Amino acid sequence: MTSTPTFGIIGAGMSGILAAVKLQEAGLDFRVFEKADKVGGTWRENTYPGIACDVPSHIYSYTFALNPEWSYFCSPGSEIQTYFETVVDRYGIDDRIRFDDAIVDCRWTEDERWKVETASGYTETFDFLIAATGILHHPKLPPIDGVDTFAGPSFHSARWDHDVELDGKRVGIVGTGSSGVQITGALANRAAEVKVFQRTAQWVMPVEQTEYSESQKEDFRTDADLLTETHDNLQEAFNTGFATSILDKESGMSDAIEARCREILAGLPEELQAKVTPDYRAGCKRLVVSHNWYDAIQTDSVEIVTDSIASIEPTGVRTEDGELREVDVLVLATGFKVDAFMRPMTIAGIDGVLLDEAWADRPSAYMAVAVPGFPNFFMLNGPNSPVGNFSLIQTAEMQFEYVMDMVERVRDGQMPLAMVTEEAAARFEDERTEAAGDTVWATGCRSWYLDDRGIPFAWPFPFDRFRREMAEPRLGDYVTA
Ligand code: N01
Repeated sequence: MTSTPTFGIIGAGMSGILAAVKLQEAGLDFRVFEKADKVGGTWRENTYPGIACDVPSHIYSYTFALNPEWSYFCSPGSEIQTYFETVVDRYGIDDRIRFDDAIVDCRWTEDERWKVETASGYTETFDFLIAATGILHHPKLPPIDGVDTFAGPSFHSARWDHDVELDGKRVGIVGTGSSGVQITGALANRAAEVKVFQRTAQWVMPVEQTEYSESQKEDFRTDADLLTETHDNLQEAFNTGFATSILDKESGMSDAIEARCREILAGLPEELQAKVTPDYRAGCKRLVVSHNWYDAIQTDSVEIVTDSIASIEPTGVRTEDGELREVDVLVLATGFKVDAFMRPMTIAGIDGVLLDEAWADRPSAYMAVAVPGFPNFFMLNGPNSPVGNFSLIQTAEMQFEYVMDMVERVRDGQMPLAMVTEEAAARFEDERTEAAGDTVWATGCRSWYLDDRGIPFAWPFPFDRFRREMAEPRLGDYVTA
């Protein structure tokens, strides 16, 4: 290892920016590789109408860059994108990011360093490699008959075409996850008709859209303690209360959410109520929150279509009952391939073993950060991370502290390199898999939380355990000689 370790960071989204700022502050050398032409990750790619975060903005913020300017309790996506760009500017890390050049290959070399190669042929070597590529970035297009035959504009929710006129048009939306629900809310009063093709009803938790007043923002600007307190209190309430309780199927949180949703559902016309009332536990799929879904679906322009889609045709969507609903624009809000992570790039560890081989069955990571056979390599928000309805920023901050702890141990000679043992990874995987069966995610629904075996892949333990594991790495789980 070089006397001052160097770091390659894959991705300039939320986690990659975090890693870059922290490494810069620590005076360490790093380069960030970004396939696109600007930072922001998911917030750069998802620009659909109505996009907002469903985690309160004051906790969807870095602890080192709390933001007094958030306009809403849950702010719009464009504001979040601006926030990340502002952080990059403020910390001056822009010139450490290599834009528009996707990594194609990362390889552990004989001199025990990571050699990174990009699509343009650029290569650079580093002591440590941090993958900060996120989970939800490979759009999943539905395998529906004729999906390519639609004659009008058609795009995935994460590839929104802003040149397409929507006002007064007939818009079809396939999917009612967080994206489809937000798009429906935004288009209900803009489009002439909105046909929402719903395969499974969602629990949609109604929330107020609370706007911060100028005077509240001024208070946050002038009182740093107030800003910190707001962040800390919200984080405590949200992560240890709501987000942790909802993953425990016995906690009663699901009952409380269902009860709140049912109050609203009871006020809907009977036929609509029957269509949008789920038949599984709240929280089983990722909970959708919305300030305008229930109003939107009662708008004359919106139709919830529950008949299965038979095919997509040049002029619209045909359902199994034979009816063709003609639309001018077709939006596929059909989610993401959640098992890709940093792939399709190749990552080759010790003896040239590929991550694709290590993950031949499915992706997994010890403590959600490390993989045996891949030394000095860590992931932020990688496989088995807490997802659910947690703040991914808090998760990434804790993971990064863990990474730096391990880096320091390598630097001061406590271990030759940072590599988890096969045994520890297998033990963690067994324990995680067993615990996953007790979560609300395993109570019987189809969701992107489930792996190919139908087992939830996310961190299944209380968030406090994650906090503890990240704060105190189990050194015995790492290779020592
Ligand atoms: O994707 P999803 P998303 N035929 O996978 C349907 C985050 N996020 O982009 O429920 C017909 O949740 C599918 O139906 P079903 C957040 O973590 C956050 O909405 O599987 N329908 C479902 O309705 C979220 O969970 C925010 O039966 C098909 C939908 O498409 C994650 O991103 C905003 C189909 C996919 O829902 C993903 O959300 C947006 C088919 N062949 C996203 N295939 C906020 O912070 C799929 N569907 C607010």
